[in-house]
Parts: sequence; C-alpha cells; structure tokens
Amino acid sequence: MVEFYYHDNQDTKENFTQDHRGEPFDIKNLTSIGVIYRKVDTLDELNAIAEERNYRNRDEVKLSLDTFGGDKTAYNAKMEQFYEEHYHEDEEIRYIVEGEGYFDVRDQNEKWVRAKLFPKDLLILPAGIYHRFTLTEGAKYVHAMRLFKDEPKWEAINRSSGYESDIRTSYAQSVSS
Ligand code: KMT
Ligand code: NI
Repeated sequence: MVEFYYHDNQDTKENFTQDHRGEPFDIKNLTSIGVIYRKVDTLDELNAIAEERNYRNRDEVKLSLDTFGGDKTAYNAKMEQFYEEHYHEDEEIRYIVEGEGYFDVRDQNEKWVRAKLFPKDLLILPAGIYHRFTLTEGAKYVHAMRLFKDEPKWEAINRSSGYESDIRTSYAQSVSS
C-alpha cells in the first residue's frame, strides 16, 4: 500500500534509492498539486479510468539490473535518467504491476513529496509537474504500466535545460497560492 512523505533531501548519487523519509505528508494535500492517487485492483478498473479520462495508449516497462542483462553501466545510465528532475507535456498515468518504485513530485512550495508505490498503486501526474523516479533499495525492480493520452511519447523536459513551455507555465500558475 502506498506511502507518502516529504523527502529528506539527503540524497547523493550513491544513495538515492534509499528511503529518504522526511516529514509526514498528508495525502489530502495531493489535490493542491493536481496529483491523483488511486488503489486499482483490477485491469477492468484500470481500463475504466483510462476510458473515462480519454487515454488511448499504454506501454509497459520493466526496470532492474537484470532487464539490462546485468550491464551496470547501461542500468546506471537509465537510473540517472529517470532520477533527473523533469516534466512531460501531457497528463500521464503510472501503474505499478509488480515490484516497487519511488515517484518524487514537487509540491507548490518546491518541496519534494515522495510516493512509495507498490503493486496496484496508480498515480496520475498532471502535465507540467516536475518529478523524478527511482527504484527502491528493497525491491530493486519495477514492472510498471504507463498510460498516455496520445501516442506513447517518452519525451521528458529536464529542469536543468531551463526550458519551460506554456504547459509548464500554466501548471505552475495553477498551483501557486
Ligand atoms: C517518469 O515519468 O519519470 C516515469 O514514468 C519513470 C518510469 S516508470 C517506471
Ligand atoms: Ni517522467
């Protein structure tokens, strides 16, 4: 079952898959940043949500050292890519099939909120929200489904690029108090 808490911000390049549990975070405050969490038990339920929200595409991703055939360099590169702060131009759904994962999302005060996700946990990230992903130290594996409204595009706009589109700007305005 999902856990939400503030990140302790003590992460380094070596330890970012650890828990990094900081202050408690009240799940009720997700609405103020436009993030939706749902426990989704069946594929039928998942399909219903996808239909209701006009999602047309999905893909599945499996991530672990094994899925890279033990190639540590390739695995580490992927891990670093997912952990790089970024946003997408579309609302996107992430659903955990197997394993575990951390999604960190910025709250309206730019604090990292960490969602520790387990099987059947579903997270909807609004377009334009800055976030990052990593595996957990415990499982070191995730099998996730990614649902897209349009073509499965995996475009991530990294914060370090300094580029902020209209979608990002309007998201930021919508959450500012
Ligand atoms: C994202 O948007 O960063 C991701 O979906 C990460 C990979 S999903 C296991
Ligand atoms: Ni992303």
